[in-house]
Amino acid sequence: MTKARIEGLTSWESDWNGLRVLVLGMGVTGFSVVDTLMELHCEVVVATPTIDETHRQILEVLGAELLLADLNSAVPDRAIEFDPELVIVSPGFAPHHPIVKWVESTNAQLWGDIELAWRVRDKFGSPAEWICVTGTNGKTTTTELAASILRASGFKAVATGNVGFPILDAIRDPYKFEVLVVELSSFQLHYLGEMHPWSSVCLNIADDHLDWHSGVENYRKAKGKIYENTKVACIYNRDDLVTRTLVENANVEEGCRAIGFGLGIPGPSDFGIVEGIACDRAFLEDRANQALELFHIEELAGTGLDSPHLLADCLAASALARSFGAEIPALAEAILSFRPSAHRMEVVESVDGISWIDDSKATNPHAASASLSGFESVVWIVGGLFKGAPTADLVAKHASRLKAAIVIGVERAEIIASLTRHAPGVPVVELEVAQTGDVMQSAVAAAAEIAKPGDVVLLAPAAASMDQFVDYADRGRQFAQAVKERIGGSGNANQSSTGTTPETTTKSHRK
Ligand code: UMA
Repeated sequence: MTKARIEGLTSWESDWNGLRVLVLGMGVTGFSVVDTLMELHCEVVVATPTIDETHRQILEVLGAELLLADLNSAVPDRAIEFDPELVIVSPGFAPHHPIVKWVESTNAQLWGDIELAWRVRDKFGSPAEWICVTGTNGKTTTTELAASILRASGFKAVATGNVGFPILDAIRDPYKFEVLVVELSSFQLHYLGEMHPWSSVCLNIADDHLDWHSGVENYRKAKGKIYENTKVACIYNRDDLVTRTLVENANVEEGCRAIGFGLGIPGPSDFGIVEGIACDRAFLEDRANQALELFHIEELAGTGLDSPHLLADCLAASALARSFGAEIPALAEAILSFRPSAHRMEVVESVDGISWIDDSKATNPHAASASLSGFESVVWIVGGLFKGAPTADLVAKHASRLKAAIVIGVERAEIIASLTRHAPGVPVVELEVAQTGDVMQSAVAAAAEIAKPGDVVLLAPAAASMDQFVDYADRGRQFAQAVKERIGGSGNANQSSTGTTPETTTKSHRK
């Protein structure tokens, strides 16, 4: 009975009244979920180990019940007694989390926020189309680029989802968007049942979040869900054939096309580059013989988009936007005026021939590899939570460009072993794990001792940040602040330690 009722909840207008829903987690997602469910007149209990004061007060006003509990040990009695018909889980909860396992042993249905959003997307009548973006790296840039191009073409478009603007907020926005460009993480895809995107892309696949997914197969399977039921265009990376295989294995709607993007010359139905010009050879009548010019690559200089991986993101975003009818002059204008968000290859300072670059968003080895590829001589700040991803290939590939490695973070055995084995001549400075709080000041001080004119000091940690920072943005901010404090005043990034530098508690060893 419960199952049948819940399967029938496919519209904002369905009968949600009194449905018993347990919401797991009270971060960005959990809050948007509770707010939506209360609007739908559900009976809601929120289980979370932590909550901030503002959210606590709002829950009270909304009339949702708060169950503060450590969800890692026993399932709280109140959750069992509540006997939920539906559970909506925040994306951070892994499938093997004890409370998720408990839900699976009950009659309750288990959804993520994206599933709920798909079902209630008709709040204002005719729903917005969804253009969906996933991949190991480049998701946020591509999502924001595609949304910018669509807006420049006159569509009411917004970037939403894993970018940080929850999709349930986009759906309930009275502005009534016509098209949502939805960034989807592998976590969100895992908890998704069914959706029918207008177009979809998996930008690339490399090892990431392997502990959350319990292995690479599950991670790929989750990513592949992006293409299911796509209506107009499945966009894949011609330089990453796994993405093409995911398209080939997907069940799509009749008439949906496979469209490739890559930095080479485009075939018919592809986006690519011909003699320094980005081209669309997919959305035109005579694609067998012609291509449409989008923009000149040299025009990207100074936009922050002029590295190979970001250029690939531009092509993917162009393909998504063109699939929805974006016009070429507007597309070029949007790309050339776009600036990547903070903590993505951001030049913090460039003083005395040394550039200090914040790529804190490089939270896995694949992203750090793209980042390192752009430089010849790098003092590399690396480390954090590697989430089960191996680092040997990354270090082996870039050993020749490493001047030194400064290791931060808690999980360091993996990266130290990779550096020892694959970059034996590269000096390694290990910061003490206990340095949470001033870790970036120490890392910057250590880098300043080593870097010489012509070098780049690159924060591209190849790892998540939550062991020593709130998130990657906090890590990037602390790096930028430490760089500015150190360089500000003296104007010399290469100065030696002064009294203002925190106590150096580093272990330095040449491998
Ligand atoms: N919680 C637990 N146990 C867990 C996991 C979570 O108790 O095992 C609780 C915690 O109290 C936590 C709360 O749940 O505060 C929040 O849940 P969450 O970790 O799912 O995070 P949200 O605040 O809801 O943010 C999520 C995304 N975070 C994750 O997937 C980890 C945000 O992506 C996203 O912007 C937001 O939803 C809106 O969609 C961030 C991210 O790091 C940027 N994403 C990963 C990535 O991009 O690689 C997947």
